[in-house]
Amino acid sequence: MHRQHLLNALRFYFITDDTAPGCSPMDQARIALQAGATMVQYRNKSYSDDFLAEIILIREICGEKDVPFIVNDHIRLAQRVSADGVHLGQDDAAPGIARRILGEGAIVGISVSNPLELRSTDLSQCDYMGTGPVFPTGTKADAKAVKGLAGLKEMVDLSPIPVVAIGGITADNADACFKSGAAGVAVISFISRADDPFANAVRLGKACGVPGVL
Ligand code: 3NM
Repeated sequence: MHRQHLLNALRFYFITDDTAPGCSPMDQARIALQAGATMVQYRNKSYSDDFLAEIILIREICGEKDVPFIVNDHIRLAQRVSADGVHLGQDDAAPGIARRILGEGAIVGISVSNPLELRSTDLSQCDYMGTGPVFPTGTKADAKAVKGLAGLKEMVDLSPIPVVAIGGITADNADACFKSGAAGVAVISFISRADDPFANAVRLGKACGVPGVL
């Protein structure tokens, strides 16, 4: 993917929440896209093929808006639903495997929490890294230590590829992440668990400086 195209896509990165009480992943994705989300990741830690219809529908609404659609963890699932790419954790298959399976044009992202992990990760096959948690989060049970804006900036300075800030991101702290050098912000609960998901998504879209509500 062309670098500027990728940087634009990383800016407002929404990740679906399979356990949000009031809003399904499909509705979350629809709302985020309406508010200008530039990338959508399907994340479901208890994925089974019962969710295949859901993932295909989300893939389709992203396609309609020309917004890249990424699958969390599962390279073969990403391939099966013709996703634009995959997001890998440190415990998933190596980025080179994803690249070989999904091809040169695919987006391969990886979670890298700290400088130690950064040194041991093959970034040559990755298009971006997600780093966090920048702020406290209740969404990821096994999140690492909160790194704050200084920790985010340290990762940006060390990273040869664009960095997306994740963990506790809101419309009020997104700008500080951009000022610390993040190419984008990745968000779950600020939208998925909001009293008014659309209102929060619009606020976040404004903080990300993406084109207005469609
Ligand atoms: N990864 P919320 S933090 C999925 O630190 C995820 O790598 C993290 O959810 C990391 O926007 C996180 O609700 C959860 O805080 C982000």
